[in-house]
Amino acid sequence: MSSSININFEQYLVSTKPKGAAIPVGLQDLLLAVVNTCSTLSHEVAQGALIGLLGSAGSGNVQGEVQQKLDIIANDQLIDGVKGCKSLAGLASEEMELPIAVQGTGDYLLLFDPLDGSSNIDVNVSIGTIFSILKKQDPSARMQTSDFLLSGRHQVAAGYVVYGPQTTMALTLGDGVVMFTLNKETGEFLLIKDAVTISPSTKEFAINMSNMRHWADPVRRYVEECLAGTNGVRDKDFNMRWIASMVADVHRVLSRGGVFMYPWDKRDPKKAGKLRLMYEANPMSFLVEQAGGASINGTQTIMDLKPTGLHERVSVMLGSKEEIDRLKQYHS
Ligand code: P6P
Repeated sequence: MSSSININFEQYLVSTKPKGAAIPVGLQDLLLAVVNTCSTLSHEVAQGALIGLLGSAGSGNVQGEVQQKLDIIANDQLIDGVKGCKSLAGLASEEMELPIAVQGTGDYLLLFDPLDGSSNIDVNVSIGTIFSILKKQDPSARMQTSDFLLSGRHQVAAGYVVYGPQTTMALTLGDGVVMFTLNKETGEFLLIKDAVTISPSTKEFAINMSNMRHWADPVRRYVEECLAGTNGVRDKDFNMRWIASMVADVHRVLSRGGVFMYPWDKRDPKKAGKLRLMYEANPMSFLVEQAGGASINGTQTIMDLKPTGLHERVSVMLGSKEEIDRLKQYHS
């Protein structure tokens, strides 16, 4: 499926035919509402201190994390932005313990991390919005929390908007990955790439090295071999990156290949990982798999995992397929 570069997001939605079928109007409407809200968020994130939006909100979220002012603003604006969508049964957010019924009934369920990487807001490092859209199993029944507990395979759309030097969106509708960049003069997202692919091999890995002593052995082995470079079994030197903003790190992997890892570690053995399955790992895994990469928790494919809780966490290793296959082999 190819579309002409530089068309805007609305033109893309009405013209593209993922797997040969037009996008349902209700899904087009929902995607437009999310993306238009992100266009506004891009402006607010860029203003930051100038409009008093930096710093802590003085509250905590369900994750037990300190909320930044922009976390709450982004959450509220996304809720406000989609509340008129007729096909949206309900939504769930990292910032709220329970989902919200929008129409109550309807074809779709929306999940999002409204502002991922928000610990970077005050130091002017790229952050972003991550979203995932599930097809509701019974559109006529009133939404309940259990409706959201579907594996990543049930996603009909997923994407992120990274607020960086450019504001760029990556999106998959299950038939490849496309990217758009925001024209800040017109407020339009314009298509810049219509067939994003991740190279199967790479020389770049991303992980928070300060946790090294806490990792499981397979992860430690993999990273030590990368560090050994041409002096070790990999016989090639690796580069390392860690932006500590998943959206920015995954955008780099989608843009030039690489491996991103936030694995389980023994600091809190009962916690499967730091990142959340439903609105961080699943949407990112959908994008990465659709771009020819892979995404696992060490032993299993993340998108096959059956969720047991809206905010459950998961160990994440995603990116260039040959590297993820190697990590899976080390975990077996
Ligand atoms: P650490 C941001 O808070 C986040 O959830 C992800 O975006 C990011 O990859 C990770 O946490 C960074 O965690 O422990 O390196 O600060």
